[in-house]
Amino acid sequence: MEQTFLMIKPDGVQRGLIGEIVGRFERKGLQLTAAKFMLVSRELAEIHYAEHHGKPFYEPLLEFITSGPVFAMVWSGDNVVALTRAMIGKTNAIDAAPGTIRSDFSVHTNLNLIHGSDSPESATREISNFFRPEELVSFEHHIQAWI
Ligand code: RTP
Ligand code: MG
Repeated sequence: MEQTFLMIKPDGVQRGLIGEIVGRFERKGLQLTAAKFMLVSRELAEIHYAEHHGKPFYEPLLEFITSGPVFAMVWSGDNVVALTRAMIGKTNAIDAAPGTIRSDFSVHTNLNLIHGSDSPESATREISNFFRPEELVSFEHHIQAWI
């Protein structure tokens, strides 16, 4: 089954939106595979956002993501990368479709609540940056038979 890396950013944690956001993925029928409440070090932030190195928003982005706790997760399901990207919505809240997380709860591009892997290849890389293999829990998820 496909996996993705999702991370509720410091603004989502500070605003008490962990339960709301996790609940949306649970109700969708996706399967929680790993989760960790943690601080992101400068070193890990540089690895995670390496693709944005040199862009004007790079430094503020690193400062933001290291500014407070995040809730890092792995979710599994058919087409989970594309499904969760659709549920998260476009980067900028103005462009995010109503009903998406970023449209429903965010106003600014730089405080957009949650990260989601943009491809299965990115997901594999990001999961291994944040989790050790033994932290991924595989179990029989009985709801799958009904989705
Ligand atoms: P994410 O990686 O966080 O899931 O967001 P994304 O794919 O929708 O957006 P991406 O292009 O990967 O950008 C990563 C994060 O950098 C900030 N950003 N700011 N000011 C700007 O133009 C700008 N562009 C991107 C956002 O916080 C974005 O989530
Ligand atoms: Mg991205």
